[in-house]
Amino acid sequence: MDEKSSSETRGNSIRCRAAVSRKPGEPLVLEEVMVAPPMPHEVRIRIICTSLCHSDITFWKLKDFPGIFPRILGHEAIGVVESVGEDVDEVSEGDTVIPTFMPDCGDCVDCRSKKSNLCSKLPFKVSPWMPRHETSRFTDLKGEVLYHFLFVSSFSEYTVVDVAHVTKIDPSIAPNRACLLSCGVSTGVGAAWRTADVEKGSTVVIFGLGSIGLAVAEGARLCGATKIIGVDLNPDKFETGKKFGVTDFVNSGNCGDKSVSQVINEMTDGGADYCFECVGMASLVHEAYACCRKGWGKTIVLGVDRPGAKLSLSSFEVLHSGKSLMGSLFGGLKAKSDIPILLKKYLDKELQLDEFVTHEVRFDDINKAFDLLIEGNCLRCVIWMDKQASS
Ligand code: CXF
Repeated sequence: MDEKSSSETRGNSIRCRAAVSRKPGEPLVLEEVMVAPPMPHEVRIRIICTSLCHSDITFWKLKDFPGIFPRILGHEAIGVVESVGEDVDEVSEGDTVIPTFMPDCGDCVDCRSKKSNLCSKLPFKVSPWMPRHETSRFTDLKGEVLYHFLFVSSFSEYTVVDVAHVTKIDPSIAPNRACLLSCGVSTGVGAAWRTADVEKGSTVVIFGLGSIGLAVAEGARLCGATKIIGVDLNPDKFETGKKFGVTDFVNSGNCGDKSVSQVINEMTDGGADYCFECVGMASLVHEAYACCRKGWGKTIVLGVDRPGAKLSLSSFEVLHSGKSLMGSLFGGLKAKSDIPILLKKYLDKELQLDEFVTHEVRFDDINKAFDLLIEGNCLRCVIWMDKQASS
């Protein structure tokens, strides 16, 4: 539907357009859907723009649970609050907000600790529902339930998100930049900044130079790392990587009879300070662990492998090496306090966001965004809900 004032819509279901994923791997269907009003602790948002992330594609293709259909995908976005449910006082109608798949209730022991972003009031899980009430706010015009995705479901003109999953931001920031902080760029930058706490002068290795890996490079560069080694099978990624601070490149398909970790151990004289796995392959986590430095090296896992994939490390090696292995969901960021810090860094021209946006399309062309990301020459494709877009 067209943008209407909240007084016309508040408390009622909204009929609007959404791109519905009806069958695994098949083009999304642009159709009219009904979006119910927000329940207590929920916020209904008019999406301004959204972008496509690899996790959308992963779940779009999944034939079995946690793949589930029909579903409204999308979890990297920015929007304006249309109305709020009961017990919401943190945001109000008209506020510009960034929804995130990770909650930040601010209240539980984990949210109150500096050491974690893993909220225990609304623990993150891959669920097809709203997090608090475990129901859907979406139906199609035949009354069939449409499932949610990662608590955001931004491929819809309107969506409903729990208030723990929204961060209020300065409305003057360009939406096609700010939306990147809803998932991908925050995850990569945060992994270097918050999870690893990369120090000045350190050596960093990044396995996989897709957008998450490049965002790790950007974060490591901001933290003052001096050697940032990118590992990828595609040599073109080195040129792209340079824009985000990558200083050295290892082509993992071209290491002769050496393993990548052997090559890196030689390059770094005994291992890197920080290794980031951004592909989602257990074998690469082993490689990363094998080339972080004994005593203080940290290996950080960001990649999403297939469900059930296992790591196997020698207990003897873990004991003797003194290395750490860490996971990083949403880069260890606490959305409500860290997203505004990153936006300020962007406005102060420290953090690069523009360089991540390689394509922009209209909502009608959302399936083109899928093709572009799959083809591999796209970092981020911004999808505008109600505006003509270029490139
Ligand atoms: C992922 C992280 C692992 C679960 C699904 C979402 N992050 C964002 O794309």
